[in-house]
Amino acid sequence: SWLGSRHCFHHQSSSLVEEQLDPFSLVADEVSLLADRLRTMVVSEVPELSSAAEYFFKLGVEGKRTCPTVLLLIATALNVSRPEAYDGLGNALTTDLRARQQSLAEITEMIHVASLIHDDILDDAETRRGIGSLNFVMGSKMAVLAGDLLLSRAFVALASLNNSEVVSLLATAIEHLVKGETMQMSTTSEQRCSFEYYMQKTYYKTAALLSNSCKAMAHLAGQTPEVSMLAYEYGKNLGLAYQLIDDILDFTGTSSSLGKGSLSDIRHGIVTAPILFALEEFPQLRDVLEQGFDNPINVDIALEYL
Ligand code: GRG
Repeated sequence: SWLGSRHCFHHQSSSLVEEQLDPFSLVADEVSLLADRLRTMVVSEVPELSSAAEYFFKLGVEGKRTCPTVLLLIATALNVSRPEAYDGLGNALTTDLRARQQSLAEITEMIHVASLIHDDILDDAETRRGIGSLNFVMGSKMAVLAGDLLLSRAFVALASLNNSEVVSLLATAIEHLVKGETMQMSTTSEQRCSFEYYMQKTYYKTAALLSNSCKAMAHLAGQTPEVSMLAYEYGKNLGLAYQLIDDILDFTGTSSSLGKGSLSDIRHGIVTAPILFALEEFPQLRDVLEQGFDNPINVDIALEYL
């Protein structure tokens, strides 16, 4: 709520009052246009491909839209104090700056959705965003191809931003998504039970796309390297916090509050920070972790690495 409150000094009453402002309302109109724009960006001459790629860009299955909302908000903040009339590559920062930032928010959402689609294939997941996953509904082959189309269209849109630094940031983010997913598949107990490994994996898997896109927003706004770095840190910390909370909820939430089975990480043999820390307090977790899963966890090693 601190994000949404402004402290104003009222001269008449000489008192500090708090005026509530919903920050999301600042970008709500732009976010509401997102799904329509994304559908037009994945049109293909091959109708099966279009309908697979636009599967998550329809009313009711658009997700929480955290990424584009945060990106448009940080872009708003960055534009207030942009120091130069030109970006680092000599492109004029004309009045189309906001349109370019909207495009970057769309691009980021396309990459995010591509990663969700491919993630569901890897995990054999049957549901996503409250409906059948794309692999479940259209088959894994179609889901692979739909993700590929999303990525390639994202890069067509990136190219038209005419800023090679921004292209490079988003390409790096994709590489990090792939690295995070690969790290999650590790089978050595030493890696899976180390907190540092968890944080590195979590950065790649969840925070890298947001942090690199926040930095790219700063580049589009022609911000200084110092401010770009702050935008990057903001995205990184928000992404890490998001995943930590998600992992705590997986551990503490009930199936009805989560909309999916709780303890799904343990079920899949994935060790998260909350599980590592809970091990010390609840020794009975040892049995749960050591038995009955495809990917059992060596608890002695977990405790050693804590
Ligand atoms: C194809 C780009 C690409 C990557 C391949 C599969 C893979 C490598 C990476 C998967 C990474 C992944 C699924 C990370 C989880 C990120 C995350 C925060 C998901 C949940 O986001 P929410 O809760 O979902 O914002 P909604 O549905 O609201 O958008």
